[in-house]
Parts: sequence; structure tokens; C-alpha cells
Amino acid sequence: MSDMKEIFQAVLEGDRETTVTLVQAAVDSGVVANDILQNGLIAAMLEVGHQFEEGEYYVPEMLISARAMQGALDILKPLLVKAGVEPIGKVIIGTVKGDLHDIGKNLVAMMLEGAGFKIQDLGIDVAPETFVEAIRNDPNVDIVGLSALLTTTMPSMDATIKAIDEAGLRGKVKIMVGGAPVTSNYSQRIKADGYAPDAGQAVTLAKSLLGEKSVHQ
Ligand code: B1M
Repeated sequence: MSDMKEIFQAVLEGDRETTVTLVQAAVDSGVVANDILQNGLIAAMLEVGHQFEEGEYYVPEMLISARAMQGALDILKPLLVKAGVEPIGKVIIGTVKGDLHDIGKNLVAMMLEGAGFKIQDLGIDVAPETFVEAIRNDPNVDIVGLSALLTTTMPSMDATIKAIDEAGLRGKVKIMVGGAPVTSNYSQRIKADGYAPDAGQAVTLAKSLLGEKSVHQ
């Protein structure tokens, strides 16, 4: 557990080099990747957010902590993603327009990939029309995943779903949404097909949406 405290502290301080060294050491000594993720990295990012709310941290501090977390995720990715799995479905994922947060979205993409989904990651600040084009260009896409971390960008999820609808593509894909301010209620309000609060539950949801999709087609 002291490993976790040190990892937590290194991310909180935005010390990328120490974070990477500690995470590699924890992996080498047999600590499970998910423990490092939940108890070290995600816990630290929650604290970073808390410090920001308290006015103790500003944007630069959030940014360097995010870089430390990203360095650690590069180490964990091969452990979270199984290589050579036959794809069970295709997911297009992105952080919606106006929003630059990508750590949670990357984590969801990683876990989905680990569960056997083929992923097309459109990145951050993705406009509704970019999602529409990506769906139009790929006959094999099953699920579209929208991530938002800001209350001010949640309406971009609504706009994206409406754009997919207006393009006549709504019947072709299932849409799942997530991100810290997003709720199940909001997901229903904007007529998404499902909401997941974290990356683990995003995998369960994606599998169930894939099942629904094959039943209805
Ligand atoms: Co920003 N930020 N940020 N930030 N930031 C938050 C989100 C905030 C909650 C901090 C706070 O006040 N406590 C707050 C939002 C308040 C609100 O609207 N409710 C905030 C703010 C205000 C801002 C700015 C406006 C600050 C400013 O400029 N004044 C600005 C906005 C920029 C923009 O996007 N236009 C800003 C900028 C930034 C940085 C760029 C500095 C940096 C992001 C770097 C990056 O992502 N590469 C940053 C960071 C790091 C954070 C916090 C500290 C950490 C976010 C994170 O990575 N968490 C965050 C505080 C917090 O969240 N408590 C904060 C770890 C990650 C694993 O969790 O992303 O929640 P999360 O993802 C989870 C689930 O949400 C879910 O699964 C993931 C894994 O379990 N999930 C999905 C996510 N997407 C999903 C999709 C799914 C399903 C599940 O299906 C498709």
C-alpha cells in the first residue's frame, strides 16, 4: 500500500519521472494493474480536482499531474489491453466539442480494446459533424462513445446525438455516454442508449449494447 501512497503523491505533485519509475517498480513487483490505476492514479486525479476546487491548484498544476498520469498509463496499457484478440465489435470514441479532457476517454478506449473491441479514437474537441462523418465512412461501426468532463460541454453530447439522428444514422449505431458530470438521467434525457460511470462499467455496457444491436438487426 505504501507503493500506492507514493504513486498518489507523485501524481499529485505532477512528478512524471517519479510516477513512471514507481509504477514500473510496482508492476515489476507484481502489483495488479487495476490496483495501481484505481488506488494510485485515479485517486490522485480526484485529489487534484479537489485541490483545484479549493483554489490550491491552478490549470498548470492540473496539466502536469495529467502528464504524470499519462506516463503511467503508457506503462499500464499493455497490461490492460490483451494483444491479438479477435475483435467483437467496433467503437468510435471521442471527447465532445469544446472539451479537452482525454484521460478518462483514453482509459475507456483502453479497457474496451482489452475486452476485444476495435477502437477508432477521434481525440478531443470533436465536432458533431466529425462523429457523423466517421460513422458514415465506416459500415462496421457498432457503438459511438461520447465523453465529456465539463458541465458546459455536456450539451455537445446532445448536439452530437441530434446530428447523428438528423444524418439518418441513428439506427446504425448505439450511443454510449460518460464522464464525471454525466448522469444516467442526463443520458436518458438526450436519448443516448446507455451511460457508464467508469471504464469497467463502460465495457459491460458496450457488450450489452452490442447484444441489443445484433438482436434488433
Ligand atoms: Co479540468 N476540470 N479543466 N483539466 N480537470 C475538471 C473536470 C474539474 C471537475 C475540476 C474541478 O473543478 N474539480 C472541472 C470541471 C467542473 C465542471 O464543469 N463540472 C474542470 C475545469 C473547470 C477545467 C477548466 C475549465 C479550467 C480552466 O481553464 N479554468 C479547463 C477546461 C478546458 C477544456 O476542456 N476546454 C480544464 C482543463 C484541464 C487540463 C487541460 C489542465 C487537464 C486535462 C488534461 C487531459 O485530460 N489531458 C484537466 C484535468 C486533469 C482535470 C481533473 C483534475 C482530472 C480529470 C481526469 O483526468 N480524471 C478534473 C477533476 C476531476 O475529474 N475530479 C478536472 C481521471 C479520469 C480517469 O477520470 O475523466 O472522470 P474521468 O474518467 C472516468 C469516468 O468519468 C468515466 O470513465 C473514466 C475512467 O473510469 N468516463 C467515461 C469518462 N469518459 C467516459 C466515456 C464513457 C464512459 C465512461 O463512454 C463513452
